[in-house]
Amino acid sequence: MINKDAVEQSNDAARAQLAADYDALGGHLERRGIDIDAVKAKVATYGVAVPSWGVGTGGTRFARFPGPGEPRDIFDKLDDCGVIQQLTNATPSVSLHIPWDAQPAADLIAKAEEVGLRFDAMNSNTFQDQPDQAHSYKFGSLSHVDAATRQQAVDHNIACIELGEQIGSKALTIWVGDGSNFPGQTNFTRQFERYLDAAREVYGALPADWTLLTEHKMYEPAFYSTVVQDWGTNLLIAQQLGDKAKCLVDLGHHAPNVNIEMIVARLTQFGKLGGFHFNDSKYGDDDLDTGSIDPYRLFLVFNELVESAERPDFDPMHMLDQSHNVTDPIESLMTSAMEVQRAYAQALLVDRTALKGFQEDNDALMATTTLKQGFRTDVEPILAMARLEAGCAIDPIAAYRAAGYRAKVAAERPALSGAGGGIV
Ligand code: LRH
Ligand code: MN
Ligand code: MN
Repeated sequence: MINKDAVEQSNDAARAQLAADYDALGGHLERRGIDIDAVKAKVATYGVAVPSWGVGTGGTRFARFPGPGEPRDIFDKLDDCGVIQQLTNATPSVSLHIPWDAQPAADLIAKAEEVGLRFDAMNSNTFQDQPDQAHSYKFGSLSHVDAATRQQAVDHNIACIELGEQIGSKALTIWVGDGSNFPGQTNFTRQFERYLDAAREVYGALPADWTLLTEHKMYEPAFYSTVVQDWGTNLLIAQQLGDKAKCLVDLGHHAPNVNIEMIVARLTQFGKLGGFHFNDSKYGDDDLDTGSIDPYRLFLVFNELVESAERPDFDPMHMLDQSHNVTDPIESLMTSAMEVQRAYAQALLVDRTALKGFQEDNDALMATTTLKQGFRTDVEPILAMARLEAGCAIDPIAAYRAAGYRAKVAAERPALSGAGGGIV
């Protein structure tokens, strides 16, 4: 973990300035009828899960350029995730990917306790073949034409649930790469029937208090058709399976310009919004850092979430899902978690009574201006004060760099080869 003195020193350099900025923003918000401390209290309890796979340097199918001190296994990854939480207080849990992170439950629990984390949704993996696997997923997994291959994929998902139960997880996220590369290669309907049958078996193994999250993605690795390609298909799955099945929205998994916040509203309206994978994108499933390309879209998603916060049983899961190819993953994940918090804080500032009035008066200009007023407000002092009061860093990046964590772990963790591509 990070040396506490390094955090203190870094905070001492910024403390007085933060107090002044917080007071100034407090006065400004008071004139808008907003209590800054109430906003800060909500932000302070907000958390987004870190993906275990995010703390390793990512890559593309062309190359991977590893950074120093990369985590060797899930225990190193949990150390890195612990640092992110220690400095930001925005990431209290980790989402595991199986089999990448498969280890005895007792060891996972012990390490998570040591670094002050808990476990979020489990992610299964039937998009890659593992060395000891009987059947290949080259032509699909849950929707494969061969029953034994489908069964293998079902069994893997059930094993993920079983491990998750032991470590305190409450959800399984299924994303499959199943699809086709050529017109005519598969029969769309029969392939989806096979998927639904297999998914029903997984659903049947779900404990009573668990959620099954299915994640859609428009394309890749299949490039002509994908079985779970959009939120419409995903909603059909959730409706077919039952109450415990909900849809996961990964921000990068849509066609360019798709109105994601509206998808969020639709799924919410019908009780089927299960969770998010936050990231950002410019062209496709780019897995760029959350809020790095289009922070306004992220804000608009949070606007929907705040709008729906009072709905009964509305509690979607929040996770990051990113690939860090050119940055230190810890720095990217800290920044991204804070971007998510920022969007949340900005959405909390929207004057919803005024907005509703303008909507009902068909005053489009004032409605959109009212919404944007939240986005335009610099809420950084609120986020920083919430961190400081939780014993974390006013400026997590500065504290992290000053503490020399990366150099320290680089001395302990052998350098990895950059050969080959890979998604993580
Ligand atoms: C697929 C995806 C899915 C996987 C992760 C590694 O593109 O978003 O969530 O589990 O990436
Ligand atoms: Mn995802
Ligand atoms: Mn993805």
